[in-house]
Amino acid sequence: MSSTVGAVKEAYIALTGETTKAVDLAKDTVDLGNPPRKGITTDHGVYVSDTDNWLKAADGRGTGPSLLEDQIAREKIMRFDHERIPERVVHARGAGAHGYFKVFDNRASKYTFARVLTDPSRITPTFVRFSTVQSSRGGADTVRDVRGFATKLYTEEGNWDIVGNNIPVFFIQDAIKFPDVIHAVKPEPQNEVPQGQSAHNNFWDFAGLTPETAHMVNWVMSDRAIPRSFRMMQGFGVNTFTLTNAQGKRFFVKFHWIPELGVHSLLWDEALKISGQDPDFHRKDLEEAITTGAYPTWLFGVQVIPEEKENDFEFDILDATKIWPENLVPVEIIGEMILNRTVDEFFTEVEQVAFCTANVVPGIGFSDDPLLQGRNFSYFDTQITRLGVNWQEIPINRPVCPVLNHQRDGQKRHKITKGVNYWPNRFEQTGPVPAKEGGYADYPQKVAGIKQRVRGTKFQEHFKQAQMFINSLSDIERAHLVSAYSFELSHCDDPTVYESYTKLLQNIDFDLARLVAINVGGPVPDKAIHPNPGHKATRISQFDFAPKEPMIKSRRIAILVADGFNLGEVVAIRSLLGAGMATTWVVGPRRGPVYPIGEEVEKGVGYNADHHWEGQRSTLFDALIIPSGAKHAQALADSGRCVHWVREAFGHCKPIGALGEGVVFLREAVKLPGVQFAANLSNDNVTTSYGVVTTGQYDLGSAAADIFTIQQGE
Ligand code: HDE
Repeated sequence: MSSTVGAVKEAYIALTGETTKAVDLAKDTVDLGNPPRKGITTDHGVYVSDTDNWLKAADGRGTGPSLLEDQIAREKIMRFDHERIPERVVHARGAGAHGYFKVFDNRASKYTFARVLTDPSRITPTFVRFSTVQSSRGGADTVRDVRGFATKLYTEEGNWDIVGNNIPVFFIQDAIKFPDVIHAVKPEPQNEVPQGQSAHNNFWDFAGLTPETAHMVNWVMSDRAIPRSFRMMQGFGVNTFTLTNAQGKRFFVKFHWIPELGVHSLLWDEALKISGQDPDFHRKDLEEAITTGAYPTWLFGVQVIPEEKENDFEFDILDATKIWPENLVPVEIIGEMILNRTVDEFFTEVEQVAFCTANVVPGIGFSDDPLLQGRNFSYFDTQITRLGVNWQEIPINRPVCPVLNHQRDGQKRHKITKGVNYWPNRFEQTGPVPAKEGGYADYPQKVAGIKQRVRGTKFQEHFKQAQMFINSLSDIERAHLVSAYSFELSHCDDPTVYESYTKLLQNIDFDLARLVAINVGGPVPDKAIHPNPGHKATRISQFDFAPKEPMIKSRRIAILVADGFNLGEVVAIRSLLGAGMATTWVVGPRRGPVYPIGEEVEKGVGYNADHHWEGQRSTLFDALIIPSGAKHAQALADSGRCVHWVREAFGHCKPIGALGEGVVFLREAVKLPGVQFAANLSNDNVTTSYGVVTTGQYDLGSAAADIFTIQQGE
């Protein structure tokens, strides 16, 4: 396909969201807005005229025993009884969206002949499922946990699944330990507690006794484990895969997704509150961004190590508890992924999508990473329990290229195949035969060894990268780490557990170990066991991922109002922020009309508030603006909820803007700690102990005015 055709196709996709996969799914989609036939039917297609009353042997009053012979009622109930399928044993709670992937040019051809990674004219339809790991399907989105980042690329050569996480390393090195780490982190067997948390005895018991977890546990205790949104997380393939180029040379590779919006997290206090206030915060956020046109976008990058350099590093490049520091092996950006379509139905798409690390396409292969080797077995196996052996036939899972082979039968087989089911056969001229070209070729890797249960020599070292992680964080991120460890270990009531973990921390960093031990009652060390030599790596701190230009795209900004607010300002603020693709939400004393200056309450036309002060708290927004209006400012000041609203937003370091009497409300009622307001609002910046107060002229059209904003340093 020429690049012009590619550009046209891309524009078409951007406009319609239709990719080859969307067209494929349409074959199995019924649009009830435009039904093929009017009238409800049974599952076998017969019209039903009454779906509300069970067939009864009714007496004169219209009551009597329900009859088992009512096949319509029986079908309805029995169908319902079997609606649930087993939830995923891990990553049960998730959200998904459709989009596409493309590479910018063919620069990756030096590493691979995979067309999906080298042909810039291709638009590869993609489905992504994000998830939490620990909780069941009914958990909450903002818990402290690893996030799954699983991507299915429907390439023309077959499906390629990158089943990754938002953290680049894993808890364990060998797949055989997976049931142990998951049993330890999941709710405890005797009481099914806790849900959506690793803050319990069993997890920390296991982690304390399994030092290979130390690096990953640091990541999970960092802000990475409480992302602001799925759209603001990195994705990592974690395991080491391989690429093979047209000349037959092989490279080790790690895959990276880097969010356009930067990497951002919630504060722990916000995360805790949102878990209760809106447990679906992240899935709603994903839907909101796509439906408002702020399509979530990630750059795609590869870290590549040529085969002959495999042993050049102090760590083993096949050890999934280690990163390849970006200062040693830079990420080469080769493409991007854009999510532009929400799902039509959660169950058939998000619940039934099934990934498998073994799903790769020619040009991409595996390594001897012992975690990956086990995963390649596990995913197919788990899908058989969840979805049945024909799971790859389900619409969301089936490839966009034809599938032909002699695999047959099994539960819920859909495809009807004419012809014999074995190879070789006498119908070679017509039936499918082993591909002469383009077939998946396993790399002819030389293998020789002694059969034994072992762990690689370099796999034995567990603390250097855990130290490097801590050293690479900013001060504020490190402080959050101390708080997170303290929260989690305080939830362990068995001293054997919290004492042993605080001791383990002494292997990583003296200050960390000491501060946590003081907080949780562990043994306070007087010297480090493994002195921290201070090694750092780049692009570990979230601050290293800030977009080049600050942007407010898809940020949720609340405008707090009461009756008597300045409507001109609100309209102007909304259009100004809307131009930057932020979403604005008017939060008022009631959902529905709120009356601006000049309109009599309940008699005017009013302006619609999207939410009620009680219904949506400041935690659900990224920033806050308070317009002017004397009566409105007084009403806000009289409301404890509103005062708390602003104080809480301030406590969560959110930018707060105010105009006119809105500033008076901030100064006199909210009384933000440490913020001193200049007498003259037009004064230049006033630095305070907690924040920076700025005034600026913003072009608000007719309402051109000084906006007064408070922005905390971090
Ligand atoms: Fe998974 N993992 N995993 N995992 N994993 C599953 O497969 C497994 C690992 C990851 O949205 C299961 O379909 C083993 C690392 C994601 O549907 C299961 C090992 C990484 C998802 C399974 C690992 C992941 C899963 C359960 C150790 C990051 C959700 C349901 C060797 C790179 C995919 C399912 C979705 C799901 C096994 C380790 C990511 C049981 C044995 C490392 C994102 O097959």
